[in-house]
Amino acid sequence: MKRILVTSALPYANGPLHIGHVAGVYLPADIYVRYQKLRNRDIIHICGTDEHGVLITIKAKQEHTTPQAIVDKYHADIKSSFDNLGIKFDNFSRTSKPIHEKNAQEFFLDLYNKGFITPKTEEQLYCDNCKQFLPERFVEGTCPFCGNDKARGDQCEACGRWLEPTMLKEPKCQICHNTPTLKETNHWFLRLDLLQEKFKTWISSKTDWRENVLALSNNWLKEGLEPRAITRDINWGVPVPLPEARGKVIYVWFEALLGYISATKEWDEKRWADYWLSEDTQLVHFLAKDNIVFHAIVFPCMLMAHGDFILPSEIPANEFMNLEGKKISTSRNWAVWIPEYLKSFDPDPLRYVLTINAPEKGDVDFSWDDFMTKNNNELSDILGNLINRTLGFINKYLNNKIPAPKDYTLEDTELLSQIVITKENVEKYIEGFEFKLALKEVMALAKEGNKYFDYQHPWEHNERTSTVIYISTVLVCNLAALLSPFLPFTSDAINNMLGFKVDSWDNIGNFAVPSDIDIKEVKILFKKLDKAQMEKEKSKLGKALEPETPAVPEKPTISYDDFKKLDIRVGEIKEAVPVAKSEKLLKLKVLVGDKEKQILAGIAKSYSPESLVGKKVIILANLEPRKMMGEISEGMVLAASDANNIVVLTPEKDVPHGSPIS
Ligand code: B3M
Ligand code: ZN
Repeated sequence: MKRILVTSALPYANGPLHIGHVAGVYLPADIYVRYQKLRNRDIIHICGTDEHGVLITIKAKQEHTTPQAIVDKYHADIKSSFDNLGIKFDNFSRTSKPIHEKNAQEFFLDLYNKGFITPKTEEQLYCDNCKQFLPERFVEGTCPFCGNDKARGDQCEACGRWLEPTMLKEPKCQICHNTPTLKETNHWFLRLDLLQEKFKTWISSKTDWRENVLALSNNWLKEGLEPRAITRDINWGVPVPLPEARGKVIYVWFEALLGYISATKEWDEKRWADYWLSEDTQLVHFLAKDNIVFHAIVFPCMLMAHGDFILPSEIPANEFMNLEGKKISTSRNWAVWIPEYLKSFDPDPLRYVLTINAPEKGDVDFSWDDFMTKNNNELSDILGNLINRTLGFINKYLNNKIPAPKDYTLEDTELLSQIVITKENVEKYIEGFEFKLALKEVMALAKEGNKYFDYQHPWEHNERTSTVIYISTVLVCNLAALLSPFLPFTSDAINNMLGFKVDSWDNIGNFAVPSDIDIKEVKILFKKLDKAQMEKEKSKLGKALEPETPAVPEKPTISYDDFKKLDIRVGEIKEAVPVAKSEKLLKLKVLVGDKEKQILAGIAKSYSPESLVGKKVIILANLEPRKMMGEISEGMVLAASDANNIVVLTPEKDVPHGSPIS
């Protein structure tokens, strides 16, 4: 293969990064890319935030803001977490960018014109209360395959199947918990069925892929690939590029997968084609098991239907990381959030623990006690100790100068040859996506180094001392090179103390370490952690998240009689239009019993006029009329607001307009 194209599953921009994301997807990808770059291979790492889909709109509702504000906030938050963990990309883009909308629409039309996307009218779940269709995450219910009662409308996390909302048993609207009805609507379908044979031939050639990927893919094949709806009746997403589909968006998964291509085009508008359209590119998708179906079946089918693109060569899908014996849950705040972690701890201990305990072959568990044990007994007592005693010896007894060696003994040459063996094993494991075993090899070498140091006891300051310290320094600088894909911050710190580094991956074990040069003062690489710190971290788990909206100070107390003067009623918005020259105001025609009122409402930044028509709202009906921007306003629409958004109040169940509120 001439070049490697690595993608990491695009994190949803609806919340911070947590350790499950990092262990499952981004850390293994970063180790792999760092290693390949150290071997001077032509490789790029493409990722970005996944910014559409109902998850974002639900989060926006929860935080009383707009979807754009949500994705802006969490794109920046996630990107800074990656930077602070040393997880690097050649391009970290976002699917709300115009380049992605254009790319996704062009791809959609290409498949549509080739007959791989066709329209069909079908019944979809509709909430009469919320007056909207309920695509994927707007509905939850029982999975028809495995009985999981928290299955989402697009996927069951328990058994990994891609579901349709209408497949769920006892579905419930996730906004108002109403039981939805079925309502006809037009959608466009990706005709996976037309690709069944071609896909079957292709996937059957992937005999060396991980068991979890092949099992899910072959399961699906046995059930037969079905046409799947890839348009949605929501307004946050990439608009469907067909005039007859106005008001609909492309299903988030279909367009997010194309985000990999958009982000590569954005990276380099010419060279992108060398990676995506050329057979001598190895395409590697890093993801966790809940994304297997979309990367091992849907995306290859999309690419096959298009015809110009290469198909994935490797999908090293990881399993899940649990936390303190339970599944990580963002809604229950059962998670170790990366920004929170980085307030108290360094990045490399987390990179170490999430790799040495990676969910490569099965689900694993992260516990704070185990984190402390691995940090203290492995990182600090093995690796840190070897570096500290070797370089500290030079600081203390050799005037900071690396000593020149004398004749080597068998133990010396054995330890040096162990470096080359370790390098070869690390290469074999990384090329095989077995990062846990690769890192264990490096730690085993550090352990050998400590044994050698103990056995040779240089502190006796005899004729062996200079050779033992030189050999130990050779080991230290080669460990820095071997560690650099895994623990980049530690690797850099060791090289800074030495004042030099192994000049290339291929020279590990053969690099001539200069003697007689000054090294810097050795610094402690790994702070020891204690039980109290771990208890403090555990106490945060499951705690209700601090409300992000700043509290608004209460107004002075009023009498009940004061309150009785307010005539608050239900109103139904019949018409909504913008007010000329005003960014905020909408002019509403509101039905209130047998009356119709004109009300000006400052909600234009949070609501499109069309989204308000038919909506039942709460109004103050007896407010004195007043003139604004040349228009009369005969009342007030009641709404909740915070720093960035306004949410109109609506009755929890349907009641006639004009109904009084007391
Ligand atoms: N945004 C990640 C998830 O399901 C999803 C990946 C898209 S990769 C194209 O959490
Ligand atoms: Zn509802």
